[in-house]
Amino acid sequence: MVWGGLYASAFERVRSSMGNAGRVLLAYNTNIDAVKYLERKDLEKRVERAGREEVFRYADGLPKRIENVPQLLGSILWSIRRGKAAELFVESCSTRFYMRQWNWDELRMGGQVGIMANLLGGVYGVPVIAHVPQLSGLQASLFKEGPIYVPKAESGRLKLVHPKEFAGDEENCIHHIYEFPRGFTVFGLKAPRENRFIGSADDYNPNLYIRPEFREHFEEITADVELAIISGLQALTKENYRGPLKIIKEHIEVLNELGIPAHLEFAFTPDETVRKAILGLLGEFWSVGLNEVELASVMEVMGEKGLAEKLLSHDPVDPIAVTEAMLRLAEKTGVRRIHFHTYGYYLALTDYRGEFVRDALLFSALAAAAKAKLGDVRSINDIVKATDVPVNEKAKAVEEGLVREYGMKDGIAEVNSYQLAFIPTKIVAKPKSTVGIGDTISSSAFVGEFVLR
Ligand code: 8BR
Ligand code: 8BR
Ligand code: GLC
Repeated sequence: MVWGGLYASAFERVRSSMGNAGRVLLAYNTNIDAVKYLERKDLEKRVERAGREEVFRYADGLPKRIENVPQLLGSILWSIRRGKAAELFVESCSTRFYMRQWNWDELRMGGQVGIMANLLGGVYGVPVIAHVPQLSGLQASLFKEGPIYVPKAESGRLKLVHPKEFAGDEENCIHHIYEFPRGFTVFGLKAPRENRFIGSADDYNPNLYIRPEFREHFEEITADVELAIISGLQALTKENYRGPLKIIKEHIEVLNELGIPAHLEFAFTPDETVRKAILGLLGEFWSVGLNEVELASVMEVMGEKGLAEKLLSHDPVDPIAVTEAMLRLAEKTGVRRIHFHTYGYYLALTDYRGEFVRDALLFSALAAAAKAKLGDVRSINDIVKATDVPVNEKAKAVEEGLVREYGMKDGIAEVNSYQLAFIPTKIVAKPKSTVGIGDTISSSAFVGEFVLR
């Protein structure tokens, strides 16, 4: 199989069709990412100052939320030691102040909605309507130019305006992102891979605050929409999830009545009650996107403990176990498309058939490589440049496994009554940053698939 040729033709086809995309609704989480690239000396000094012993207590187990500086520093160490992502709500004002004083290297658009809005609207030129819980001047300045809109209610009437024209003087929702490269070492702890810890100094997104414009005018907002991508449910807790989930359910019912396919971007959801509730809603969605940790966490609440363990025990993740898990999920919920992504390859299980599903995955892998390389994708040309990034070697064994098990050909197989599409991805050796790659992959593939139809 020559993936190079498939990559090139998929890219051309998606690029030339992007202009046909209709409006995409993006809800609900948008924030400001203040990115700090960690430095060993600085971090060690801070840990000593906060009390090494106290800090190291949290390096062994994450707290539920961050209430003081030792918890913040310990959680950062937790992430580094495991090379794992984590995100926690920062409650205390003094810790928020500490993070602000610590400063950042870069301010970037954050949240699934914000990142997807800039990519779809700002780079691909696809018109999007975004839910931005708080539109401060700073938040607005992070939106790219292009067909990106937010609803604005003026004397009871709704207008769609670019976020910069919204002229809102609302709060800043800042997420402090602490990034570290593979091999980053503090106090002898060495990061097995690049990743980040996120501390959210934000009272809106973690609680899934939904703006009055969206609560009161949702039908009007969706009138000319063709696709929807929903995200931001991950930080809810068993104490606060009921209210927002009720509104979301109503919103999805509206989308379904209008025949608008909706994708759920499933981010890691630590609270099991919330995860179960999301699982219960999944059948209302056309599509869902997740990685190996998220799929395993869903298997766990479905009572599939064996499968969950299998998903986390191999590197790269065993594609047969992934396919099994996707089949269970599809059969249990009725969701029509499951897009799985992991380091090295993607799979899509769909209850419909066609090469366009695979081609959209290929396009999204190029976008992901560009995002990993540059931190921000500025133009379609950045994506063209990612063509040079080599295809991941480890994916060969994955592909062979799928060929043996399902007779896969050119990345496509028939499994039960579903189509399975596979692609090996391009991996950037030294990524600039890891935040938002998953969002880039999922939105590019979902929208890409619909423009290819
Ligand atoms: P990668 O992004 O490294 O593939 O994995 C996702 C990770 O989500 C999981 O391994 C888990 O560590 C992490 N995670 C996140 Br995000 N938030 C978390 C939290 N609040 N508690 C525990 N794990 C979390
Ligand atoms: P999540 O944060 O949702 O896990 O998404 C991250 C995805 O980004 C991974 O599944 C992987 O496919 C991709 N990715 C990562 Br992480 N590092 C990458 C790299 N260096 N080059 C290309 N893709 C990468
Ligand atoms: C989560 C974080 C946000 C980040 C995004 C990237 O939504 O809260 O800060 O930008 O993930 O995927």
